[in-house]
Amino acid sequence: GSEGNDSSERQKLRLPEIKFTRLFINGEFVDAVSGKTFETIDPRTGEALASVAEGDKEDVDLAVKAAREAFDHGRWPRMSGSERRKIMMKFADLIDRHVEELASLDCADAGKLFTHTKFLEIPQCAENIRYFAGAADKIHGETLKMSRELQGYTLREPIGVVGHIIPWNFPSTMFFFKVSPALAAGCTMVVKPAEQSPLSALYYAHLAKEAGVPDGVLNVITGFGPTAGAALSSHMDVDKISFTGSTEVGRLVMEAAAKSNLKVVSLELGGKSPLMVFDDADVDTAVELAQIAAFYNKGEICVAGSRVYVQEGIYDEFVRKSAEKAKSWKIGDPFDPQVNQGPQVDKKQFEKILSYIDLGKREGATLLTGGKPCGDKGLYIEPTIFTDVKEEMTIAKDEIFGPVMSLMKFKTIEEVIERANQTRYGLAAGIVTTDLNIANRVSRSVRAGTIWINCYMAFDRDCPFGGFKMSGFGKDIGMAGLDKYLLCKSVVTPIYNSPW
Ligand code: TXE
Repeated sequence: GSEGNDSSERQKLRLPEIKFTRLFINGEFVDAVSGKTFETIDPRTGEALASVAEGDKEDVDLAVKAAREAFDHGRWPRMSGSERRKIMMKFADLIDRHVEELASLDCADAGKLFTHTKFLEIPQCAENIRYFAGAADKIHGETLKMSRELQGYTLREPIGVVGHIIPWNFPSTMFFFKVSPALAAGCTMVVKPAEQSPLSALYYAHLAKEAGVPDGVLNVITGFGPTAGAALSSHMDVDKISFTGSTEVGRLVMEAAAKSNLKVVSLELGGKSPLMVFDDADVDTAVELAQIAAFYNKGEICVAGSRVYVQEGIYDEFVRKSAEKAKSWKIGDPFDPQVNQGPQVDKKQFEKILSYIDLGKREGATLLTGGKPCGDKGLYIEPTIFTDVKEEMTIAKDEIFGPVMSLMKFKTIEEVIERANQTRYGLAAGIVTTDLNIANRVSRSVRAGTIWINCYMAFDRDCPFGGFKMSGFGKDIGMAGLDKYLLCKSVVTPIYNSPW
């Protein structure tokens, strides 16, 4: 019967069983007040994967109310750091136990590579929780010297109710970049995952409850940006918004914060990161690094090394080898372990990327390889490399967020520093050289939040991550990532009991 066919089709596509599709408020899964739902799409087929509750302002109000109550009167901010640590460690263990299921949710929802997600990304999320769990009982202020007969010290207190608005390109990593430090700090929170990839966040909410995170501490509202997201960023009872997404929406979030209660904002926005390859580099290694930098996660990554500058001595060889290598890049179902690249997340991104490729051709860049969609269904795009790209071309300036590399030639170190900085963004940069002097000089001269020397996308939870310039401000992860969920309070008392 048709049911049999359905289930074998599901198996062929390795569609995960979807257990959680409703909003998570105050420890319970509930429907949206409006009763509305929306479909999340499987980008491999363009078909609906699940119907998910569509949260809006009323739901955000309920979630913030629960978080406010949990912060103002609940146990979480008041319990000892070591108690919070125990619960967070349990949360991490539960993630490890469900890694297969969680990875399939992200892969079917966002077209991500299954092997990477299962063996790397999600285990790293569990480690991220453990890292911040370890910090939960080490949050303390300073004793101050003071200039008069006063005794002074500082306390570091949780910032309060936090709204986390996250994107779809790394649904799990983004969730924990924000949730882990906020939990360790003793905050309570509402997470608004992206409408393209809402499923794993709901699963994490369930696991958090199972681990013992008290009701109201972690709420998840699935829904759209202009409705649920905007309600969160303009809410009078939210003390901080931590946002990752586009520069345009980052601006809206800041505006909403300014117009409501002046909540604290941190923004991690887009980028147009340069990778600079110097003459002394090993060309094969550099070509491989450049392709990972530009094409990893189908180019849907904020730190994508989308501008590749190659010094003139090795430029021709670099171009030739890049074209060969890009052709061997395997595109297809991200559940297939042989595949390097899955589908773009949704139709909007797919079309945005194709229109940039078209613009690149029209503005006079040379298409070296790729440039077309592939496969008869699904949102697949060939890894694409342009040469003869000029700084003033749109493809050299805008974030494309797809597998598109601009290859450019340079002569001197001064020139490449100048060109690398010629961008409104400042998220990351890469340097490939064996010359220590070049590496040191360039890393100090390029205005970007992270510099990778002879590596790229080498993330580590101990390494603060965040942008300069229009890539935003505020750091995720590292101890700096914990700081942004804490407020510093000064306490002063006279030493000799004299009246002041
Ligand atoms: O981002 P949005 P989109 C860049 C990338 C991409 C482009 C557009 O260039 O092509 O942005 O992607 C929520 N108030 N990045 O449209 O809209 C939204 O629901 C409050 C870079 O998907 O910024 C989602 O949860 N929230 C980036 C989140 O914002 C709003 C990752 C991000 O979506 C809102 C993603 C509003 N008015 C895209 N409107 C990175 N830095 O890694 C939307 N949202």
